[in-house]
Amino acid sequence: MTSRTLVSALQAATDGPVTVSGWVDTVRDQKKVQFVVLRDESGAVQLVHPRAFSPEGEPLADEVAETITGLSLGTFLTVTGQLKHDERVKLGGVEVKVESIEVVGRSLPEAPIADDSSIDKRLDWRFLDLRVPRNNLIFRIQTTLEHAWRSYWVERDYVELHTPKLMASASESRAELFEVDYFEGKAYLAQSPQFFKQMAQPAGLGRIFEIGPAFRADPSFTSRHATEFTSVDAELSWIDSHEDVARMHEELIEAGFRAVKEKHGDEIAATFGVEVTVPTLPFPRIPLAEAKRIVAERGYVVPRQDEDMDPEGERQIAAYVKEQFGHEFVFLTDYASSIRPFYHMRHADDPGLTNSYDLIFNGVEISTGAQREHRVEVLEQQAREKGLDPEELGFYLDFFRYGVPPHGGFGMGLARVLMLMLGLGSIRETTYLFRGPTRLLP
Ligand code: AMO
Repeated sequence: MTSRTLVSALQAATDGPVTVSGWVDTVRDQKKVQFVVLRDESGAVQLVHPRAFSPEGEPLADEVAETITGLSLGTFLTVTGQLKHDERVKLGGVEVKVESIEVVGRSLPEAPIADDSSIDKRLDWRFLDLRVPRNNLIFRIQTTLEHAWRSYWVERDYVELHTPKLMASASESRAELFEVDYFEGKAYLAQSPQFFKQMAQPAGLGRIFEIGPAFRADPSFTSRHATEFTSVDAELSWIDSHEDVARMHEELIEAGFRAVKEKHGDEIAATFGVEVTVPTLPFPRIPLAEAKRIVAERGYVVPRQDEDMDPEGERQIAAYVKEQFGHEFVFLTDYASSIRPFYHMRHADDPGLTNSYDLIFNGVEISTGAQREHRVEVLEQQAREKGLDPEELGFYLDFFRYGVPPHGGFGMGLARVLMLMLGLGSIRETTYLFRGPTRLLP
């Protein structure tokens, strides 16, 4: 390992010899003195090199000066020199007087993207785009968020699973299904870990979670849809209804947001201009039918009353909840069974409704949760009603034939949570490498 000091540690370090490594952010090649701003994953520091002159005032041949003159932006360097604290230096109040420079990875001179490049161009050159501190920060925040969520679950004895992404059947619906050649036959990419997280309940694991990829052959080009996304899933046994799932879900969100605010709150405010609000518990809950009435009273009629909220409806109900309860989250509950998958449990007294919810954050759906139907005859019947073939679902239905406790869970899109938390316009910004109908590279 190159022994180097992270730029963020320089302020606290004492003056004297130091080695830093990173890439060239800017060069100011002046007659008497040269300045380089070097950036690493932790910050930026000014390097300074006063040129040497003969007694007659002629510049002397100087290897360091020549190297600096030849530097292209983006080049990776290791620099050894003398650290000096000087409050006149705007960048962090320290600078490094260069003694030697090693060019480790030279960059081509013309950068293919600039600050004002389109998101599509930026994604073509994502590795350069991610060098921008704002974009780098997004994935530090993601790490903190996921870590807090894992901790929440691990502390409560949840088991972490990694379910297969190659399947013999659809996992959510026949629509938006990727089919792949699989030796002599066909396989499908998992749209959700749904069946396998449910399987963990008759398997006796009790409470499980998974953070993993999910695939949807969704041809749309919206700001919130990808063909591959990271799904955050949980499933737990012995619930009375979806309300028990929602309670865990809101605690989980609260723990994650608290951790992000503590670690990155100031940086997020400075970089994205938004305050991270740690949500209060409980989150508001509104049955879907009532939410549609509220939205209509505000002057917006959801186009198809027999369907889910449309994006404008979601924005309207979020605005209402913000005004009424000062809250950024809302659970919309009791969806009609006609618009929910076959595996959702229906109300005992009204089979037209399901024990389910969608979680809306700042006006966008981030998650679906539900109690599952665990009585195999009912489940089989509901599958048939939805036009599914119980034969093809045989392996799944078998899970329920040897005893299973009441259970439920949710699935949540990681990139959507980050996009809305940071006030960004698209999940393309909050996905490390976005995948969409016209994007498979890099
Ligand atoms: P659902 O299909 O609603 O539910 O998906 C759950 C959450 O996953 C995210 N999501 C997506 N994110 C990006 N691009 C997409 N194409 C995309 N599709 C979905 C959303 C969504 O709210 N099995 C159920 C969950 C459960 O009941 O446990 C399911 O997959 O944030």
